[in-house]
Amino acid sequence: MASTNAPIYDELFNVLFVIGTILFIGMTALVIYSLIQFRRKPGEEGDGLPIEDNLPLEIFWTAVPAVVILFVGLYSYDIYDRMGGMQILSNDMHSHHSISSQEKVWGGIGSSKQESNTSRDFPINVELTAMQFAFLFNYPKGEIISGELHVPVGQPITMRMESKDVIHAFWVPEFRLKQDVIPGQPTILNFTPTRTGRYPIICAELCGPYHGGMRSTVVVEEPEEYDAWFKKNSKQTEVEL
Ligand SMILES: [Cu+2]
Repeated sequence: MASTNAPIYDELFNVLFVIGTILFIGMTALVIYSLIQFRRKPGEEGDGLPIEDNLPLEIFWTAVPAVVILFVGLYSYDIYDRMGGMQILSNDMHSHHSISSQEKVWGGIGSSKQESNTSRDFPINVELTAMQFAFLFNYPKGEIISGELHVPVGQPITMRMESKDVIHAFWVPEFRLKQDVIPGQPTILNFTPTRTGRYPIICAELCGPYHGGMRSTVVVEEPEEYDAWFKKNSKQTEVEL
């Protein structure tokens, strides 16, 4: 769990896992019980009871899955909403010049609950370009282009993503974040890393023969380390952070 998004996502996983476990144990127990209880006894030669239907039982086994699936559906929607996925992002949220006023931007997973309380430029804007078979990260403010994503811990990041060729997907398992990267249709991903370290970035959309090698790394650093990296790689001599 290395982003603010991860606990929300893991909550959904845990609930689904508990439901699945209960169903599995219940059904397995019922099968084992029936195998023992209803087996042919010695001396029993006739056919079984000619049972045709059982309305209460049929209502029961239709209603239980219906309720469970309805709950899972509503709950998943709620989790997706809490992750910011249902938000339609207005363009003025993203001040960078390359986003024109006509451009529709959607899919803002992670965009909820992000507030800044420091003087730094927030959120940190990164532009991701995906292509066969690499991810490129552009930091417009420092004119940096990097093959690795560097981010400071505990600070919100807004990443605008677009593909040059086919559909790719930006996936960071430790962040519990995955979002398609589409040609001609920018998508936005917002996240706040919560733990320093190096985590794999994986393309999660079959995009060609070297799809399996389309990987990168996100480096989550202490803010000072990030600032040092940013200054070192920035093309401008003076960068205001
Ligand atoms: Cu790809």
